Amino acid sequence: MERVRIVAYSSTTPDIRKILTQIYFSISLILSASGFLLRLKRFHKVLIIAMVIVVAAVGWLIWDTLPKGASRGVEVVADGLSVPWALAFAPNGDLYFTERGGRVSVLRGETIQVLAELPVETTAEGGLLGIALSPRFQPEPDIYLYYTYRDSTGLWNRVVKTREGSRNLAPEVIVIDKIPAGSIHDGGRIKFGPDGKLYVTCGEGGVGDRAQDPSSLGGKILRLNGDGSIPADNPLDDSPVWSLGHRNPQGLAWSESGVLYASEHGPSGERGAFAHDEVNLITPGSNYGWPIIAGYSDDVNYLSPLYSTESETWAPSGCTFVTSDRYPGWKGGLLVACLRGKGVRLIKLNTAGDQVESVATILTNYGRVREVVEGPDGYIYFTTSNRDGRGVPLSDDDKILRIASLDGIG
Ligand SMILES: [Ca+2]
Repeated sequence: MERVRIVAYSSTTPDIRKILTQIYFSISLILSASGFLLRLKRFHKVLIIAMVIVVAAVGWLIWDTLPKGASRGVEVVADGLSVPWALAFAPNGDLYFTERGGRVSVLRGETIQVLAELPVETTAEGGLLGIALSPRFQPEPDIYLYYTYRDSTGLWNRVVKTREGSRNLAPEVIVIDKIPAGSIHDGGRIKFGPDGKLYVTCGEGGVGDRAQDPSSLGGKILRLNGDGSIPADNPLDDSPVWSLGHRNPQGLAWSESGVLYASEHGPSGERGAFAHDEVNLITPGSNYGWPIIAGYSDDVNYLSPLYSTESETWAPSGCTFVTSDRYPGWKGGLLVACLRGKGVRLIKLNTAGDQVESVATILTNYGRVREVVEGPDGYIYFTTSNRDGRGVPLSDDDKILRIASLDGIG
């Protein structure tokens, strides 16, 4: 199940293709002018004009598929993918990733190896979603996956633990099961925190009231031990619930001081409300308000978001803090991948990490962006999500990309 892809091709490639296309157009124009200048018979003139139209149309199609305005500092790591949903780096730089249709793969050097095609249930937002590696991956190479499935009782999400085998993933061990699923709002981000615990973002599956029900796993952020048992210091006795009142959280990131932040999709018509996407500072046992409030609120029973997009829709997904020194001015910033908001938002916080000081929009030339992570090499990697049914894919979408430098990035 090994396949070789073109990886890490030069970021100047689109420029060369652009020049070739411009030459193509120039030849078309010269041919066109010649056709009128030369005193040819009407039949020949018509033939030449028809040819020019065909040549121009083909040229336009080529032009249209180019990654227009691709930033010079951004390199393609892998392309031809379908909705790469989550990325997880091993300490040695191997990049494990999921595609929503069920494929688990690893990129080693310049080769992608498909590890498994899981029989997940793909819905509008469900399928194979999150991936995380054990914090002790080298002695214990456990791979955690979050996916949607259907059984006789309905549609569910679960987290499983598995290992890479010689030709496939080893049999799964269930870590947590029966997370309510829906065709929409399936959460799906899983990450180990600096405390070694596994955090899981669960959407409410389209049923808002689940988010306020402490006995439901829907609309929650969960915290578990790696074996699925419940940590003794969770806020609710014998419950994996770490925080509640979430609609569809899809991003988790910890600051260098160990504080957890989560991104969350706001309403798309519920109670007449739209937008109001959120970045929340997560504290254990807190209630973030959905479906009673969306965005900022004075209600003391619920925690207001650290940042609400108000009338703007980001549809935020993966997020990560920049800890490396590779990007001048970015260190300590929170990067948030945005789907509908096509691009990445760079959020700078105050020193205490409890107020937003600035928000900048970057990487707007790639369409929908699903995931953003920092690799062990200190580079930022991000993925497009243009084949998820809500985008306009280029012929080589979807992609995993790397910010090699800030050249051309606003
Ligand atoms: Ca909220």
